[in-house]
Amino acid sequence: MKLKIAVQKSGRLYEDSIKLLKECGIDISNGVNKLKSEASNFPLEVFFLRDDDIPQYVEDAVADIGFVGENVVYEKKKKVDVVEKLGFGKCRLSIAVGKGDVYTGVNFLQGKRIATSYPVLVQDFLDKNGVTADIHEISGSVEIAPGIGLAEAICDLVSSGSTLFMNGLKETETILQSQCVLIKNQQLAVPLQEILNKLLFRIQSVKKAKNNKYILLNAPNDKLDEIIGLLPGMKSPTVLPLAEKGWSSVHSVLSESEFWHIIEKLKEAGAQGILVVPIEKMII
Ligand code: PRT
Ligand code: ZN
Repeated sequence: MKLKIAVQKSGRLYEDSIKLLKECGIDISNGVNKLKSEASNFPLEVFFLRDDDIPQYVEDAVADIGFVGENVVYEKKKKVDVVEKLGFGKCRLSIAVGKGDVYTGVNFLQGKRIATSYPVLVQDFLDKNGVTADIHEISGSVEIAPGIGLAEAICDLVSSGSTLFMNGLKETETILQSQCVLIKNQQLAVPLQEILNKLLFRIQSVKKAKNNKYILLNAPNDKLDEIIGLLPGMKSPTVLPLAEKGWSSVHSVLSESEFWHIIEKLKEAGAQGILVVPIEKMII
């Protein structure tokens, strides 16, 4: 039995999706037939599809699971479960208006025309805020709509903000924070769920490893307690004596978020020769 996964055929999520599977130790031959492929060392069949179609295929069990942006999942409102955030494809769905407009709040949108490719999410947002506006659904180049007189506001995905800036627009409301997620069919058969659990275990190990660094340092023995106190570690740090008397080598794991803060404190406490090494997989 094989688990069928849908990934984007080409576009912003394609490379990171394939990379994540590779980091999970899954080899996929990128053959000539780019509609379908099989992993050589894991019970996985890969379908390459347009991102917009992935929720439907997963709901219909044509694919058992899929990698797709939360923006697409919530816009399509298909019956699928979001199982895991994957940490790439990050963006936000935002309302933007003309740079020169005086935006005082959501009421600005009352009675206005909003161009978007996300009519469902925009309507939810307007309803929640008690605002009535005219939604114009367009499938691409939403940012040019105000310039050509089609709308007074837009709602589109933003990452760096440069598209808005270059089109004389400013971001005023974020209606959704999005990233690529793993979705699954709601009636997955037990053997398929078991394969998915194995895949999830690998994905979580890769994600944890990315968020952590392995650190090695030398510490004078009289400072060891203080230095060890600064290190969280998985259980407790490893301490090994150095050939030089009175010194030890300390090994531990630090999370990315507290990394710089702790490194500074370690130096202040007398740590020397600090080495920081990436971790490939982390299994707790
Ligand atoms: O062909 P297919 O339908 O599969 O692809 P697509 O053209 O619909 O999607 P694609 O490849 O553009 O995006 C796939 C997914 O990537 C989206 O559904 C999001 O989940 C995610 N993503 C992340 C983004 C962005 N960042 C992003 N910046 N999708 C689109 N954009 C666009 C945005 O629409 C705007 O035009 O980039 C522009 C804004 O970028 P900045 O950096 O100028 O702010
Ligand atoms: Zn698309």
